[in-house]
Amino acid sequence: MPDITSLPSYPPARDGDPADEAIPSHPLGVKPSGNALLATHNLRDAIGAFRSLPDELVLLLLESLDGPSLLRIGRTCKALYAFTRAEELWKALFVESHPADFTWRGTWRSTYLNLPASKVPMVDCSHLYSDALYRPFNCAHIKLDPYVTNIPARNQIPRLSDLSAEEFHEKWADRPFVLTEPIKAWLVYKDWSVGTLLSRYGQGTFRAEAVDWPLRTYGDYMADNADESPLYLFDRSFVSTMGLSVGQPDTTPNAAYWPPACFAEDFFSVLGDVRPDHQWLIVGPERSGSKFHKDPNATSAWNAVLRGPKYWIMFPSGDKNPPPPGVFVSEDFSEVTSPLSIAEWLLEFHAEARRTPGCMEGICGEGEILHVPSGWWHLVINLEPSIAITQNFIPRAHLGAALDFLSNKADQVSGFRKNVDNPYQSFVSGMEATYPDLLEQAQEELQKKAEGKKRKWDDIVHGKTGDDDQNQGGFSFGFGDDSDAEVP
Ligand SMILES: O=C(O)CCC(=O)C(=O)O
Ligand SMILES: [Fe+2]
Repeated sequence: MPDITSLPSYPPARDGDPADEAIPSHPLGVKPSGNALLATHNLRDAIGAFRSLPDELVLLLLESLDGPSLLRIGRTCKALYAFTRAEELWKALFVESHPADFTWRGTWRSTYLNLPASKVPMVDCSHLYSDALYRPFNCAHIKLDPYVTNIPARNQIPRLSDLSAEEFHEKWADRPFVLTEPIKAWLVYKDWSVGTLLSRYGQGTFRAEAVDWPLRTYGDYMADNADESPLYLFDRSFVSTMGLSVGQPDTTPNAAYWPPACFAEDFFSVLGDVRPDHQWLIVGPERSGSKFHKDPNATSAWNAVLRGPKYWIMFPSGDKNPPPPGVFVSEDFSEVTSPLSIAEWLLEFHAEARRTPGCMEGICGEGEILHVPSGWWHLVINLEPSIAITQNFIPRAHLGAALDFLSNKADQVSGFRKNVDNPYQSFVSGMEATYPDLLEQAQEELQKKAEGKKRKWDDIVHGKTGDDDQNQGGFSFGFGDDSDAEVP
């Protein structure tokens, strides 16, 4: 029997407890491991040689089996049947199999096996006690409300009706905020409901994580799945797939959308066709979302919600700020390990995150647009079925950060086409041709920053304590605190 102190604190399934009302019983009756303590018998005892292995290891071994082998081993006893019903096993098999044509059937297992729901047996495994099997089910059903409501006043992401480009550059380029008005007009120009998208573009292929699916299939998935981390449609080719016109409505006939004035400046536009991926259509069911990350290449982003509200929780970047609770970053910042699903993160870390200085939270509703400053960590959850468009950009306040990233973190640069050998050099050439003065100013500041770091280092080595000499006054390009300019 496992040591009770090491058990996760999932609530045991008790009938009639109001806290459990939102969480239905596991479809096979599996219960959390803690319930085994009071049980008369445990189906797990029948799994023979596997008995001494932790459940996670049993699942790992099952990952090496193909579909027919999983079905065969699942027929040997109820416990192994329950283990072989784990959806992650079938999702991996499905994704590997790349079927050309298939029908979504509510679960990855049924879809892979092409089984109608009526053919899926309901085996009673109510004497199986397993956190590893119960946890994904529990996480797929937790109530989101307690996490996204009662946001402390100090954490609230500011909400503004609109901003001019000047106000943005002077005061807001480093701060998250929600604009409530400017994209309301997008909804007048185009109907962004899921139904309309499905009827107009249902045959179009869109990327959702590792799969390319017709939108109508993704619509079926959205309407009927019980995944802990729902498959998220994140497509960078939607403008051409949907034949959209992007631009101001007075100059662009049938404009579908256009960035608000405050986000119009974008220095990556000097790269023209070879700029890295920068615009995405995002579609997902309730509970889908994005785990903690920073946006690529030190870009800022806007995220415009066309359907379904999104909850955002964000943290500033910088050497002085640790990563958000539950997120681990390698020493060179190149790898982010956030091993938990969004639901697990909420259960384990949300309360601590909410108390952590710098934490900002807010809900961006339909017809609103949120600003993600360069370098900020963010986690996002869709509170209802959601459609959004996001775009990454480089405003002048973060030109330095982008140059710094492209030159000093070349191994982490992403989204450029393979034919761009040297993204930093391409960007510098584009800036030289279009905005030489701004480039020069940014490079000078980058240089000063590197020298400042070197001086600070020398001061430490030689035992001086001098004042920070970085305070140059006047307008400054933001380099963020993540600059890892080499200290020679
Ligand atoms: O809407 C979301 O899930 C957030 C998307 C996001 O963070 C991103 O595109 O970088
Ligand atoms: Fe992001």
